[in-house]
Amino acid sequence: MGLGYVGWPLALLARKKGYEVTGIDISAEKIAERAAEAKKHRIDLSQSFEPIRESDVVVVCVPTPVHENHEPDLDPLRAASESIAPHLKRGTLLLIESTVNPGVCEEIVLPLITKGSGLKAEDIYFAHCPERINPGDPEWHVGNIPRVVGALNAGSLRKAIAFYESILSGGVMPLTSLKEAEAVKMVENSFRDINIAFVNELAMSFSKLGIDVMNVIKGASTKPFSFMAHYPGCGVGGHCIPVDPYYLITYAKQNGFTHRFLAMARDVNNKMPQFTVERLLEVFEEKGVRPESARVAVLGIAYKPNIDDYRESPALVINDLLQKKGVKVIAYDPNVPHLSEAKNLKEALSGADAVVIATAHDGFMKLTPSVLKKEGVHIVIDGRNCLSKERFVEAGMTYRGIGR
Ligand code: SAJ
Repeated sequence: MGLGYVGWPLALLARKKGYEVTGIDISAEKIAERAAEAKKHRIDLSQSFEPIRESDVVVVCVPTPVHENHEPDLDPLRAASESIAPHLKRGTLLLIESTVNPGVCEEIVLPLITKGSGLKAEDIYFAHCPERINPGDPEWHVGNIPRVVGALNAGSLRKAIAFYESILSGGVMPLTSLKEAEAVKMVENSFRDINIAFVNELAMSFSKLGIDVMNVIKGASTKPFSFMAHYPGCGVGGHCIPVDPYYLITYAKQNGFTHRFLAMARDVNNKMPQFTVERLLEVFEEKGVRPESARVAVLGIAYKPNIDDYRESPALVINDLLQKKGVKVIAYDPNVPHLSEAKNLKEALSGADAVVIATAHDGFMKLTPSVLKKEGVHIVIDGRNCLSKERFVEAGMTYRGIGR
């Protein structure tokens, strides 16, 4: 249930492993998008939840975003639970893969399931196996990524482990409760967020100290143990890293604990678009360029390289901040044409006073000083520290990175 970037690869894998699979999604568009591949692999598609009546295993892979105010938005998961419940039969294995904070499976999903199905909790098997899909990753895919599982009780755990071991090759680690499994996902993504915040704070500090943070991180990375490099940038986007910590922050607060550290990391990362814009405004100040008469090409809309997903993308915040200063922004991302204001890189750069790199797409790596100079661009704000600072400085251009 849920045929997005998590559910669909799982459906294909289960089918490949010999299961009869029905893919359910509330979106006709999503169903249409999967139709050809579903036909090829003899997977039934359905907008109705009826097929659940015939199912032995039901896996829920629906989004768990946050609202504008960063509060968790469990509406999609609640709706899925309410739609599944009436069709659930005794003995079905119900698996939740959506990323949730500890407590959601037991305190929100399970009551909706028992209420809507007339079954008791012990009549079904119920477990949580947090998804670990990494979009665009060439090495790790749904079949080989190790997983963890927590369940309502021993019988559910056994069933869930048996199911996942029948389709996965990366190993399945049993945990002792639903909450532990929910907490694992929160921890692994919060770990990433706080480590990115750490290097982002270093970048802001080293900008004042005239130290190149990238060289320092490379230097620290020569330590063969107990250092793990993360990299500063113009912000943290996507539907995982900048979202998941808020689920834990909110739930802990409801239970009397304040995650100051997680909240601080979110604050640091949320400030990076502003820091990036300030780098540009400082240069404009030095060169007497008035923002309200400036034209700036912002390259990249997607939240990370070589994908087209722009959820929570820092580039959108950068564009908004620049426009608020009166700057004419030309946004360009070859992977996100419908939001690009230029048809190609040359058009985006033409006549721009400055270029801001917001996403390190491979296609932007060919940007050289001569390419920019030809279009009259002399200022480079490298929001992903992905270009060669030395080359642009040697060419007499103004280069500012994030912490370099
Ligand atoms: N980012 C930095 N500095 C870094 C790493 C990332 O600024 O050192 C930024 C990226 O530019 C991006 C955001 O953080 O805007 C998120 O990047 P990400 O590489 O974490 O990519 P995601 O959001 O696709 O994260 C997924 C997650 N996978 C799951 O939740 C199952 C995450 O757990 C993975 O660690 C991550 O992929 C990965 O390693 O690629």
